[in-house]
Amino acid sequence: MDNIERNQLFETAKSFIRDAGTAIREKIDQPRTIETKSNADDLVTEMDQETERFFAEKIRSHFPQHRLFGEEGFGDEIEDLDGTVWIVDPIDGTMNFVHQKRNFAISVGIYKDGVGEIGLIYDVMEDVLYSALHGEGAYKDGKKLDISSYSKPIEQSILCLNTTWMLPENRLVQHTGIHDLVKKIRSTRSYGSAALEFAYVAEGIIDGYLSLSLMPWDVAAGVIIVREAGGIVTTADGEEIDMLNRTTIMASHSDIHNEVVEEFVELK
Ligand code: 2AM
Ligand code: CA
Repeated sequence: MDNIERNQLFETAKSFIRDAGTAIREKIDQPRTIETKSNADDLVTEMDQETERFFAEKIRSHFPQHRLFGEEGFGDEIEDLDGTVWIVDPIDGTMNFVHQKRNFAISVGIYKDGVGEIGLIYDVMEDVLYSALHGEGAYKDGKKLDISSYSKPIEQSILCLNTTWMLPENRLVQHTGIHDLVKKIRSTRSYGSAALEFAYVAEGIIDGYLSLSLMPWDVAAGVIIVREAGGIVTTADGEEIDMLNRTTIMASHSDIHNEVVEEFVELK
């Protein structure tokens, strides 16, 4: 992909995500059809499906050679990242969408032969777009993001962490130093949208985001945006992320990344 081609793709993807967001905002107060997927708390609505179908149609008509890896199944069967693949979560934070009508995002990561080229996270109700082009930095709307200069000891850090990871029956918790970590840091937050949690790390308003189970569409854009903002993203135990399968995540600025990862490596 040459630079002109990549910039055109960037602009087109931004127009798709803004149009999709506008459609959601216009329908935010309509009655919802809410169904469940893997469990009673794993929600999906007609709006998740409609939005992914919108991306599928747009991608197929504008870029017939590209493939779509989407959460709701309107894309392609993806077993590799050859060529150009759009990894899309039409609504990240569906529970927030249903219960709060805010705090959800559309997440679009575009990968070329496995390399993250474009990351877009659109906070729909706030009308704020986080974006990144590989090698050219990350932005919150027009403002360049740079967390490389953030310096803070772990004791003063706020970490995004879903409290369910702290439940005693959680086997991953039993085998990691997560309790010690939570005692050490300043505080935790949980926003309920992985994409927004990545965006907040890139913005520097949260020091790190730790998750023990996310899918590729939850992380595809966030990985690119946090890295382009100068942060580090790996699995919780410090390995490279597999963008085709369920993964753990540790995203943060460089000061605390090692310390958090060590809690998981030591006890692996
Ligand atoms: P979703 O809203 O697109 O389902 C909530 O903490 C975060 O975890 C959201 O980003 C949510 O994405 C994601 N999530 C919800 N259920 C999940 C599951 N079963 N596996 C992985 N991620 C999940
Ligand atoms: Ca989703």
